[in-house]
Amino acid sequence: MDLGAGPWATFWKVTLPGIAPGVLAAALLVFALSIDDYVITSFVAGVGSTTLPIQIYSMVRTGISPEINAVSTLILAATSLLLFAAYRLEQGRSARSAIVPVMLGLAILGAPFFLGGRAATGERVLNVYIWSNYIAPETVKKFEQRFGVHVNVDLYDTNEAMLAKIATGNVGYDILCPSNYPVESLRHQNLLLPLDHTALPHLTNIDARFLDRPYDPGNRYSVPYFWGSCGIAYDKKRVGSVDSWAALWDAKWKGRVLMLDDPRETIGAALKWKGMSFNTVDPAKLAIAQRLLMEQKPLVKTYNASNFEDVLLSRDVWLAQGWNGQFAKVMADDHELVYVIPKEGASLFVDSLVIPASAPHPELAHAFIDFTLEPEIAAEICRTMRYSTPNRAALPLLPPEIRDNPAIFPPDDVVDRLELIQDIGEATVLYDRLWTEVKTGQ
Ligand code: N2P
Repeated sequence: MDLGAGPWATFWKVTLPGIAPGVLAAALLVFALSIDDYVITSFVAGVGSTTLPIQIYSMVRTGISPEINAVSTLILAATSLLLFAAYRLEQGRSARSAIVPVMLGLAILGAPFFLGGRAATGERVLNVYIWSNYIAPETVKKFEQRFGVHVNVDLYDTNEAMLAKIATGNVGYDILCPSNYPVESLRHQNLLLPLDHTALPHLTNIDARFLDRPYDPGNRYSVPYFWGSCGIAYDKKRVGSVDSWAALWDAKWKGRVLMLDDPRETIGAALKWKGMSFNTVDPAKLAIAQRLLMEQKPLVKTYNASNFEDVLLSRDVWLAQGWNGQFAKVMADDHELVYVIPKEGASLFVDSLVIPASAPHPELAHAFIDFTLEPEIAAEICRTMRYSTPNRAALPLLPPEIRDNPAIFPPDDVVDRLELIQDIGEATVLYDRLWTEVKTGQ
């Protein structure tokens, strides 16, 4: 500048060359960290900013498409080119000899960004945050085609993970699918939009048993989507016959047991086994449940709430606690597997679609909810996901192997043994703490 250059010329000729190695190193680090990270990204990513790891993780649960093989090939090719360039530089060759492979490598990595099928700007979008294994991509596509919109689907595996993300102020979702007990807590925090029932003409298809429940009187905020139970599935050839939660604590099955990674379900199972309620807030009873879960730890191969059915199917475990629909799905192909509601009882859930108060597209969200209430669509959702539909009009459209499957639609005497998990208010923190201690303690 003291030789007469303006601020821009100084920046380009002096400052930038000086800091270039730092900028490049930072860019590479950020790239490497983000392509390697799932957990942090899943919590902080805004709606629709789906990084590759997030995309791959959700594909694992919704069906792997050949695109993912193509992506892996591209990453491998780009990495090889960059390694080749690094090798040349290390050999003391001129930087120029590395330019072609570096450019080629970066072009490959950048291509999806420029060519990718992102939603055209101006296209209407709907952002859905829903349980994994709750909606098939085909069904979403039908909605996109009918309404000429783009739907972003993000997935979660526990109510707690969903609530944590919502609590970070991560707004932007138009649809959530909480279980009954978080509906209650979201409602009390004024985080839900009252539904416009005139925009939901198909609501009448829902079985009256699932309407107007205490967690949402008059269904002002929520529309039932799936219901079901959490029991035990096991390999009858290897394990014999199971009728009690005690089986998951039997030392015979050391290293062959899977438990859900979910505080209410695991603590609840221990409580229920000993004749207590899923909804107890009594610290003494909860301490008993925690001690049982601690004792069980050496038997547990893994805590998993996402693809627990696959872990059982591959026989990495022989007994698994889990939700009925995903078990019913693998049982269709594997006749050695049995699903049982233990004699002591088990939990019942009703998961509903709701619209957050801050939803950017409430009208489209209503259209989506009503779409899922149409008999054919509700039947398709049940057929593909195998969780139980509360939609009465969908039942006649289901094939007999689903409609008559006791793992999906249990007989009344079994339903009578199920207990609805409820909002326990402040004690939620206690459950979370006890569960964290189980997972991290010795
Ligand atoms: C879906 C699990 C069922 C939800 N992955 C239980 N509320």
